[in-house]
Amino acid sequence: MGWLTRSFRRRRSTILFLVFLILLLIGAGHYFDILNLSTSDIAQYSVRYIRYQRYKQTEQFRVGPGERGEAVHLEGDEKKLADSLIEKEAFNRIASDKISLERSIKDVRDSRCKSVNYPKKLPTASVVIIFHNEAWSPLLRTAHSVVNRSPPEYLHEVILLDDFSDKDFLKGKLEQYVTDTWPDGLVRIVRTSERSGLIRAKIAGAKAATGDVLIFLDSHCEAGPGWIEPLLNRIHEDRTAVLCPEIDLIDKDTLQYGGTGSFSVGGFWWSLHFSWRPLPQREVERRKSEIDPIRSPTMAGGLFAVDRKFFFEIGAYDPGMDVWGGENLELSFRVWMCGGKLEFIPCSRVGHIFRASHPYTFPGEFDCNKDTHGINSMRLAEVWMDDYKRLFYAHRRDLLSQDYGDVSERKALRENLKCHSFKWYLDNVYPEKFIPDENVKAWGMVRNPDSGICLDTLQKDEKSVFDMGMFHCQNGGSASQVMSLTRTDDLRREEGCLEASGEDNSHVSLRPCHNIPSQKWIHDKTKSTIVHKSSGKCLDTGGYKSGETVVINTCNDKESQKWTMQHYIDM
Ligand code: LR7
Ligand code: MN
Repeated sequence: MGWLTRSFRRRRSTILFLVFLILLLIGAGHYFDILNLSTSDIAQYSVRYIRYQRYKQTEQFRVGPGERGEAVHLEGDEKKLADSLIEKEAFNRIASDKISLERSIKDVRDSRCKSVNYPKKLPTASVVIIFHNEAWSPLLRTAHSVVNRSPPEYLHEVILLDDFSDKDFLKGKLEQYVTDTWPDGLVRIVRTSERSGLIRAKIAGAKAATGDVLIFLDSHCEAGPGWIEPLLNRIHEDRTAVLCPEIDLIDKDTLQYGGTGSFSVGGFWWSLHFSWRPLPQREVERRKSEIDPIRSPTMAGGLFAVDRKFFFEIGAYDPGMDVWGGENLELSFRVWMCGGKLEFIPCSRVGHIFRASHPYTFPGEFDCNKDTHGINSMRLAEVWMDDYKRLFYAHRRDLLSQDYGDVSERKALRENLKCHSFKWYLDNVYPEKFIPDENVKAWGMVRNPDSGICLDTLQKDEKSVFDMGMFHCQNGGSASQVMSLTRTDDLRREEGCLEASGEDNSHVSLRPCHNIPSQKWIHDKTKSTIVHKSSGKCLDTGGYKSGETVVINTCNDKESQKWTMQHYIDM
């Protein structure tokens, strides 16, 4: 019995020793695999790491104009100079030039973001900053903010993608600055050989990149503390997620860094312009915490992270799109329709200077009057929107005769990827999007037959509240005269609903739809009246003057209170 126990013990210790040895080897292998570095790499990494740590520890003690993201106010000659340049540069360059390229900003994140623990091993990022004739200080502040606020183990490279700028300082001087500041090649410049426009420039940047994840930024941004980890972590969890940081506002006049704080999601107008929308209730309910990713139907376009291989699998961008515009909605629709998802990441914050205009030329725009955004949007509508493109063209009848080029390759892409229909997108991703001619009682022009006058927005900005006008009916069709009478008795446009107070001779305003009594209307088809439900008063031209606003009055059966709708669907 005794020898048996002894030999077992001996064998047990041998086994234990072998297990220990194996674990040690696995551990070491793993360790070196993670780092996967040569000695010179280790030296380089430690330089980057020391630099990163030093910035992090000293950031809050920095002093100077604009530090902590504060506003810079100019006086005297400086102010005069700034004012004289603002037209051309579309932002206050003089204020920007006074601020350190490595300025500190406020940490505007939700405090819960700071205690999230991300896995140590995350995919690496290639940050692609595209620019055409960008001013010096915003461009380099973007690059510095990325380097200073990204842990070196995750930052594979920063690519400054110059889209054929012709300013001198963006040539030799920029090259010198970049090699002097980042001699290890962490930041590098790639240049296009002709003016490509931002869409093709982004494709070029993506092709030059070799990190796991692409992060695109405009050339006038500031990345916030801890901005990169939540992006990389979410892509690590799900490679089909395309992610936007929350975009903070950097004031174009004072360069003040302002946290936006309240979260919105992206939408679109049927005219194919991007819009911000309040967070839908179903997202509030779906998410467990306020710092969880927010699903968004669309993105603004400039600032986002995507798995590099996934970006090319789903078709990168449409290289047939020029200069600016349209690519943001095209990518948004495509991501959702072809198996990906689009999310905003509350813990990742990046500031952006919102400029009043474009400080660069649009080739072709002046000589042949080319509407670049319009034609890019046509390409998107033709490929991705199926029959819903009718709603885009309803707004842009002027484009119908325009040549949008060849989209056969993009159609083939959609075919190969077996993407969902646009109806699927509307039903599943953006169910709150109002479709003016579906599931309504009636739609089209609201006409007063006697005068030939129709309800008309008179080209007012529909993002604001205004009184509804009237104008000669445009029988060829004009988007400003399209109204829908919904099944819930709203008389509405894409975003706003007609609302009245109830006084005689009072105006009718277009306001955000709230499903409230003062926004309900009953159309009697036989009597041709439109009655304001809560007051019982009738919609009235108030004297047939085109270009004026419509009113409500006590019903009197007169011709000025008769209305017909252009298309009756279900009443
Ligand atoms: O020909 C050009 N080549 C370029 O490289 C024209 C521009 N560019 C560069 C330019 O220097 C800049 O870095 O492209 C970038 C974007 O141009 P901006 O800053 O003039 O555009 P924007 O901020 O007004 O426009 C938004 O919509 C565009 C539509 O095509 C792009 O998607 C932009 O990236 C996008 N910007 C954002 O989404 C930033 C956040 C805005 C919000 C909210
Ligand atoms: Mn921009």
